[in-house]
Amino acid sequence: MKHATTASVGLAYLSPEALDAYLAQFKGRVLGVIAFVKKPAANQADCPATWVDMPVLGADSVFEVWTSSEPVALGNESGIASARNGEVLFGCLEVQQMAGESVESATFRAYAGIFDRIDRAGYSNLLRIWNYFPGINADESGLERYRGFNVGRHEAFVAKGRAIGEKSVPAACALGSSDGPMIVYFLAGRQAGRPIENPRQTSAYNYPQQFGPRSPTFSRAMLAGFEHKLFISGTASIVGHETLHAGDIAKQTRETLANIRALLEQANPAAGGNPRPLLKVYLKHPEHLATVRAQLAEEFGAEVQAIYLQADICRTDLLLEIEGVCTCQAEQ
Ligand code: 3EB
Repeated sequence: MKHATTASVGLAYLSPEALDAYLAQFKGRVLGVIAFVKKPAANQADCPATWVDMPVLGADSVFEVWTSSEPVALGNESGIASARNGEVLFGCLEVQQMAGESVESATFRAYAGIFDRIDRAGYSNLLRIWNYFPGINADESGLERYRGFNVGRHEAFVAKGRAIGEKSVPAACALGSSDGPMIVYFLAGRQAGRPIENPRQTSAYNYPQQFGPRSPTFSRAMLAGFEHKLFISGTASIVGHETLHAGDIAKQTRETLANIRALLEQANPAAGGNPRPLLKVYLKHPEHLATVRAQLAEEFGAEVQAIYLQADICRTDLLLEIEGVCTCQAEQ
């Protein structure tokens, strides 16, 4: 699936001390900046930027910075700040739940707006999307907020002509932040990527109704054409559709890593060797940091690059979730 392409994307997780020099180095080529921090400084970035109220473990704050190999064009329309190169459009938005509005309705508005925006711009293939909102496990009018989110998201996919299934769902994650509005950011492609499912897991869009009235619309990973970038969705200790190892952080971590291994193998069976994913780890309990960090070092080597955040996970019996980005070898 080689195709001629000139533009690609890069990702770094940076400390506040390293941020300014990095942004200067990539001047004109920054797609977006997301701060994970209790309280942000004023936004001076001349690019799409947002912040998520989510504690970082082992540091005060982390900046997630998406860059482009080519100069970007900036935009700001209908509440979506964007930057794009010839291949991808990065966008971010804050979704305010209006008084009396359900999370389902706010999510529908957000996703309908995203689909309208990317369709108009000609980047109609949602590749990867991040969702953060407070009270993810809280009840709202008799339905868990994550489940309401899933209903609104599903309805927007349908309303905007996206079939639910293996061809048109992005890689994703959905986590509970401490406070603030819902924050959504995404990468959308001019060309479709290759969605990847995990043979160990039921596809999320086929989850049974016990997990909510509408299934989550995401793929386990997305392999983008440009540079064979692999976006690994939030991955947890789920086999089939069931959570395994409730209450046991070491076993949940081992199962999660087995799922990530399975995805790396699906994406690139030939590599067999040593992909080096850049990882973002969400822990429900900060006291699990040392255990998980040690297991990641064992799995991927001591020099593994990972950041750790404290978040609520969308199933209350899950203690962690891990996402990743890596560059796979070109297929021969
Ligand atoms: C799971 O596998 C765990 O709702 O977008 C992982 C990645 C999870 C994305 C989402 C949820 C989502 O079902 C939770």
